[in-house]
Amino acid sequence: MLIKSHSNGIDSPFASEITPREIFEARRTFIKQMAVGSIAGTALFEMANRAAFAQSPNAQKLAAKPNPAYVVMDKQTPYTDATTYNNFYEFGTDKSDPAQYAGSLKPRPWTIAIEGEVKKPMTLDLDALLKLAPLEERIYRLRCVEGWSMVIPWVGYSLSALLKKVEPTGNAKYVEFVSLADKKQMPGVNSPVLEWPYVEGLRIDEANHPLAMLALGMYGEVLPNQNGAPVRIVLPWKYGFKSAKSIVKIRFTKEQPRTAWNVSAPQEYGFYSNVNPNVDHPRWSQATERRIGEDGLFTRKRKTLMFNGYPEVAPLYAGMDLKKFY
Ligand SMILES: Nc1nc2c(c(=O)[nH]1)N[C@H]1C(S)=C(S)[C@@H](COP(=O)(O)O)O[C@H]1N2
Ligand SMILES: [Mo]
Repeated sequence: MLIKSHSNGIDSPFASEITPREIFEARRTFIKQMAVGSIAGTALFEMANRAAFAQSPNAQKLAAKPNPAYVVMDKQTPYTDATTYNNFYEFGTDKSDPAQYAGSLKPRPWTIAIEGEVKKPMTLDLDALLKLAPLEERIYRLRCVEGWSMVIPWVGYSLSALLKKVEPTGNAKYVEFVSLADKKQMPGVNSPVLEWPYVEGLRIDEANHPLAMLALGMYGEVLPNQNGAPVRIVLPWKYGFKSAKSIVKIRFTKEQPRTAWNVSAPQEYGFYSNVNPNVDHPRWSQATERRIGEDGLFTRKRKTLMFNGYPEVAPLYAGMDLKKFY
């Protein structure tokens, strides 16, 4: 593997030493060898597949152990698509705005303040976050409420590891995630498209579900600014907007948090926002989705799966009317 390990999980950049041509050739050889049966196993194929992505030449590498329990077999979204087609309203509302303007975000130094209903409130810097639990790579689907989806290899660990560290009190029923809102770094914050800061929230048992991830990287590197550097949430069974980016505060509460999208359009965006093909958005169907990177004139849309294809979260909602709690 190209990724070496350091005590803090960070590695020096060296992807720039490899030309895209070499990567392409290597991948072709891999695929040929796969075809004649001289190399077996999805792991090797995955490696070749990943090497084919042009990553950011100067980004810090993040060594992470693939977690086979959390790997979807769908083809990964090309890195260029995942980093140029984004929602990050702090940098503008066009899909291309974050890639264009997020260069002004300074992801280091960075801290997350953890407060509210916890026995051990604390402020964690990036080094502390990187060391909090072993970094894993998990390949998750992410589906936006707008009807498109991606498949991204995230680097991070279960959010539950952080909960364990700060010890929520018995009163902690919900968790609130607050993104940075700095007009100097984020031009979109000057515009009232949403109430700033961007806030999202979960019920505590949702936050403790092992699928809920605190992500510090993707594609083997630290998060690009446009994808929510340096730390974000990734909740693969919920619409993308629940996965708050560039988080500066995590607050444990008794009451259900007000969330940015629910405040801006309550009839369209509920607190739960589980991916659900059976509950239409008031203005469009949620039954199908477009996979970014595979669109073509004749590409058929994919069927959206209940909980985005993560049925293991169903027990969290047992007995709830998911049309009412959308
Ligand atoms: N702070 C913040 N977080 C955010 C958003 C945002 O505008 N601001 N957009 C959300 C939406 S709508 C989606 S679909 C995902 C997109 O993540 P991606 O750009 O990494 O694919 O981020 C979510 N997190
Ligand atoms: Mo979204």
